[in-house]
Amino acid sequence: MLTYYSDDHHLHHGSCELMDGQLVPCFEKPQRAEHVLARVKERQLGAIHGPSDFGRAPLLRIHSAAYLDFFEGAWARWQAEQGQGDLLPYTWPARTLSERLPSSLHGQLGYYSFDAGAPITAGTWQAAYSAAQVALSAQAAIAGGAHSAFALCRPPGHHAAGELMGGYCYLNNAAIAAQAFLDQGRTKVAILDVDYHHGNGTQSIFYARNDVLFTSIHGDPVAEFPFFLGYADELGEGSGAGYNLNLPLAAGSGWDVWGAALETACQRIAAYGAEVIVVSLGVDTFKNDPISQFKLDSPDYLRMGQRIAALGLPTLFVMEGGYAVAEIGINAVNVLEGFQNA
Ligand code: SP5
Ligand code: ZN
Repeated sequence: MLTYYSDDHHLHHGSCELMDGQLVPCFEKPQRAEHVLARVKERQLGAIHGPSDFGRAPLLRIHSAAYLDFFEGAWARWQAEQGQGDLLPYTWPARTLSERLPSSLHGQLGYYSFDAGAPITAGTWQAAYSAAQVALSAQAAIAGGAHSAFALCRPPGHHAAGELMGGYCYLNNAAIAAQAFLDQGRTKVAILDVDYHHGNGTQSIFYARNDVLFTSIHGDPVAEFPFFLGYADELGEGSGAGYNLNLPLAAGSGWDVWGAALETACQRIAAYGAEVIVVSLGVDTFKNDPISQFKLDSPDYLRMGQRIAALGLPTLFVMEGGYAVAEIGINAVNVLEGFQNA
């Protein structure tokens, strides 16, 4: 399996995030991608390629120009204000407030975000832009005939919506790749989001559409981030009604429960008649993940890859979360090897 990767992810390195009332070092850190890359090499998964540059056009299919312009320019504005440290939002247009776009940097930052979990640093735009190009490059490999490809994206993307950053995400790499398949002539794309957290950004992007089926297995939002989306009764709307499948699971779920949910999701994808699958591959479902509550073990990721392979469809794997850094490479590459060896 080909892997696509850019060193530019190192340009994004947030300092800290809020957890349980404390500022702690960011869980989403460069070593994550380094460990996955090292494991791809160690297991000789296949060739590793740098990304091509497809420009802004495919990003604009998912994100608005105003959002991209804001994101690209935010760090320079922060420097012009003599800002110290990472750029982090602190006020959001929550219920009872208006959805006006203020003129100030922090007003606009609140407008374009949904939490304080997506710090902007000097290189965040470049890192996120390159991650999207990594996803597009892997997508192009599949469009060109490869049966599978791995986009080793960092920062991740599935929490990012059309005009929102949050949850360590800025540009929705999986959504950008899914849209590229459609723009190149495919008519039915399925997204399988196996990250521990609900992919609220991806869901919102495709919620009213039937050309992308969104399926997600995740920690029940009644008790887990992102809290405000990911419930089982969110089925899609308009022509997208019936094309959104959420499978929220209780804290403590292991492979028995998780694997059954994967079976449900895969049967839905097969019934849909998907031509291609985009897997939002988070491995924060691991038993030792520091911020998550599922109990998958490393061999379970081989089974995950095997079941996905049984769909028999061209499959693009896009890296999302996973914060047990020592094991992230083993677990992510196990999915790819389970797929490849099936
Ligand atoms: C891409 C991705 O996996 N993003 C996840 C963002 C999660 N951000 C919120 C983390 C909150 C962790 N709280 C853990 C509480 C343990 N006491
Ligand atoms: Zn996650």
